Amino acid sequence: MWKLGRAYLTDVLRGQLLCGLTPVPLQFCTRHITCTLRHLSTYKHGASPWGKAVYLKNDYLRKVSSLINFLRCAHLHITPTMAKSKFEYVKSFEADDSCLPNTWIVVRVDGKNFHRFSDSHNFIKPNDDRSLGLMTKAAQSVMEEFKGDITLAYGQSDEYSFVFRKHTTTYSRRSSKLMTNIASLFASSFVFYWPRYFHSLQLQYPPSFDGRVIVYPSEQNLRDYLSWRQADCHINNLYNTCFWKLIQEHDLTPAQSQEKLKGTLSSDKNELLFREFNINYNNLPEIHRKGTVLIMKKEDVASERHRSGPGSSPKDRRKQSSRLHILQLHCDIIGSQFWQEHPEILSDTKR
Ligand code: DGT
Ligand code: MG
Ligand code: MG
Repeated sequence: MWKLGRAYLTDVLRGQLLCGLTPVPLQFCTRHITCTLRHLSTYKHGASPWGKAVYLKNDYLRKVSSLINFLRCAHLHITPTMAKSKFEYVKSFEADDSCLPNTWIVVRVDGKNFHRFSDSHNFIKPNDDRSLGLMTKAAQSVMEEFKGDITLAYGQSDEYSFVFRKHTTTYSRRSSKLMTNIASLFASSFVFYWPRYFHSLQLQYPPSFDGRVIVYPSEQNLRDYLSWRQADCHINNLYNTCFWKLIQEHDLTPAQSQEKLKGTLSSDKNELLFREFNINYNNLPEIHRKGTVLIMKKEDVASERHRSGPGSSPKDRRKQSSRLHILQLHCDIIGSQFWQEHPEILSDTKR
């Protein structure tokens, strides 16, 4: 690879020398650099130290490329005489938004103005299981699409977070590609599967989801992020359960209900539910209290016939017995137990 890089470098230097005389070698030279950089980008975040060394050594090419782009931008009237058009330089204005290497990439999608959306579609308050089911179905579509690369998804209310494995190379870790593909697939799946969950209730208007990308450098940071989302689920659910019980069963107005809950602690709300509605908060459905966790698990799908059947090679048998499937849980992810039971989530092997 380094030899290949050197060969290109020679071309580049030759091109540089000639570029003052005629635009043709400059075109030629740029084309080679672009091509080389494309090769090298695959080594940029490669796991092997050798691959990284090659990339670093060829950093010079990157600088030359920037110089040429600069010259083009400075309107030196470089005439395109070869394959690419003179307009191609505009591509260099695109920001390099690749995520930091060696970090966990999290993409979170969240429904746009779901306060209005839930009202328009008469969602059951405070939790509508049709909506939660549909959100999870959309999240499963995303996990299927990025099979083996998303190790965990966590959802509650109108949001879902997707955790990529630490060394993912999907879309060269480009933030905008990851975010937009996930947000759009999530939204289209939400609409596609709508009738399966809401039956004859028609969609009133097309829903949309925003997306963001966050990178976490340590296991603790990643776990704290997920703990934050699960704590948010718990806090909102406890509040909303009290808020709607006071309205639905004690005929309070929303303003009165809000006033009654103002300044209350978690223990006060638990007490209120128990005293006034005979509800033990801990007995409410886990999906509402803890949200939904989706993880990829290896499924043993090989039948006895497949395992020992005539003509099945050991490779076939391995293939048949390692199919991935998505496991749905509604458990605590703040404590250590979950992470001890599923160490593969944080380990980086492609699954
Ligand atoms: P945004 O995200 O800034 O565009 O605005 P919203 O309105 O989506 O705000 P957000 O995401 O903080 O809150 C989610 C809203 O969605 C919240 O008003 C409650 C509603 N929602 C989500 N799931 C359910 C549900 O199962 N039942 C009901 N009734 N409402 C839900
Ligand atoms: Mg929202
Ligand atoms: Mg939300």
